[in-house]
Amino acid sequence: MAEAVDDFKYVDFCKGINGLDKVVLREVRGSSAEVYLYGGQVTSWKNDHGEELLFMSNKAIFKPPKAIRGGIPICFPQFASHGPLEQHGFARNKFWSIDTNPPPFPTVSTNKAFVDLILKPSDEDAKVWPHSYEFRLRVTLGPGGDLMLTSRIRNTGMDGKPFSFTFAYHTYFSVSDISEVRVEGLETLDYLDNLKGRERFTEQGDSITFESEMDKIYLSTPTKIAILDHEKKRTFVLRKDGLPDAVVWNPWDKKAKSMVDFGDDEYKHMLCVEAACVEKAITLKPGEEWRGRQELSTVPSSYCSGQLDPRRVLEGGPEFDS
Ligand code: TA6
Repeated sequence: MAEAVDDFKYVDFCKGINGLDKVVLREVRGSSAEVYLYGGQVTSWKNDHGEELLFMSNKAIFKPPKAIRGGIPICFPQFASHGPLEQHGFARNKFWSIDTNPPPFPTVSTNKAFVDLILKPSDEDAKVWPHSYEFRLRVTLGPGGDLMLTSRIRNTGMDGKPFSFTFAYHTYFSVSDISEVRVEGLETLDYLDNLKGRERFTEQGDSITFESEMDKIYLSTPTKIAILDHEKKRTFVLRKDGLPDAVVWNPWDKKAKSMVDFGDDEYKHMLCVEAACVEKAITLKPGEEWRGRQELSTVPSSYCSGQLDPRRVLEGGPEFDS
């Protein structure tokens, strides 16, 4: 089924792997994105040249209840094992629906390539997480190929009870060679090291590079983070609102071998940088709504050639103001 807008198919509802429902978003200049209703998960984001920007494991399992290994899984209502629920909560292994009647957004947008999804509690969920909520997710592909995810979570309870949750956009970026990648914007920040019992440390002053397993939760970060892929001469710019923390994860070789849905060498070509809210859970009283937004874009770069100074990305040059 296709929704034609000036004859260009910006939004296409179709079947994906194992017949799972998916939505394909396209923009006239050639960029595209794919979203599966299973997990409300973005599984592909391509630039105007058709190059894939997100990592998806060759061993990813597109079969409930397994979470899909790659793209942008959504961790809700619990990040990782920060609570009594299953790892990363249940939103990533639930079927979402198309939201046919989303409440208006505060700002009017001219974007055409977008889809609204909604997740509501099932009786099954209520057994493990007895709260009434509506989780609305808008996925938008901008004319320039930027990818925006906006989550709106509302406490719809009539019982006067508040609820709390933690959250992450567990984004898997595709990189050429992890040992050549640097992350800018998290220097000198405090972080919880998940490999050291979540002990708190302070990051050193330089950009972050990778030579072994990393699983860190950076606290109260700036709203912009840059991921520089030297070999691909590409910088990913991650902007976030309502998500104070950022998780940086690479399983490296040993952990890679322990994951059934992940190739032994695939750690060399992925990096997770996750806009998150982990340290301080979000609490919503009945009727209250929380909004968490992430915007991903890429800029051509080669730090060495001086074309791009990551400081300018993070401190904002004219071309980076949102
Ligand atoms: O976000 C980092 C992390 O919490 C790591 O600890 C690692 O477990 C990763 O998520 C993947 O989790 P998953 O449940 O998808 O295997």
